[in-house]
Amino acid sequence: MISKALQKELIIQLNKEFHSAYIYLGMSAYSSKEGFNGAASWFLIQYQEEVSHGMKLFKYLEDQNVELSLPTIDAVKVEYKSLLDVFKKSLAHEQTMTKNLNNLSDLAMKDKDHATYNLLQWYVTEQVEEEATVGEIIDHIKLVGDNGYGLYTIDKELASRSFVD
Ligand code: OFO
Repeated sequence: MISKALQKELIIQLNKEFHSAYIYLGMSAYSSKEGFNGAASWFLIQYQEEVSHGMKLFKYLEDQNVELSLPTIDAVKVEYKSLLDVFKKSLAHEQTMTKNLNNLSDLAMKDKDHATYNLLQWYVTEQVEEEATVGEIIDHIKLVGDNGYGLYTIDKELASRSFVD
């Protein structure tokens, strides 16, 4: 049985996963508007991944008989300065998510809730991969700077991403 305090925090995290999805949907819309169709597709896949993260947690909470409430998902502003800016904001967002997940893991450990701790480790591992991937994209964008052909090439590479759950 998950402690009441941890249940509350996990429901907040569930909301954050869907909010993340919403953020990435906005990033996709921005990229598409700017003509970066590869980045738009990349962020759309990221949106799908975040939905799947939310659903994984939803399923777990159901399995653990947690009485679910579904709070409002915050609005998202679709305002970015450049392709570099949008990926930098993506990294900053993931770093915040990592902090949340680490805090949740601390709570689960404190409660000696091994099942929840185990589930959270899946998310923690996923964060390492996400931060590394976005960090690499940022490095590539920085390398090409404002060079149109360079950005075009990066956008083409981003288009090759496919959804892996
Ligand atoms: Fe960005 O990954 Fe969900 O948790």
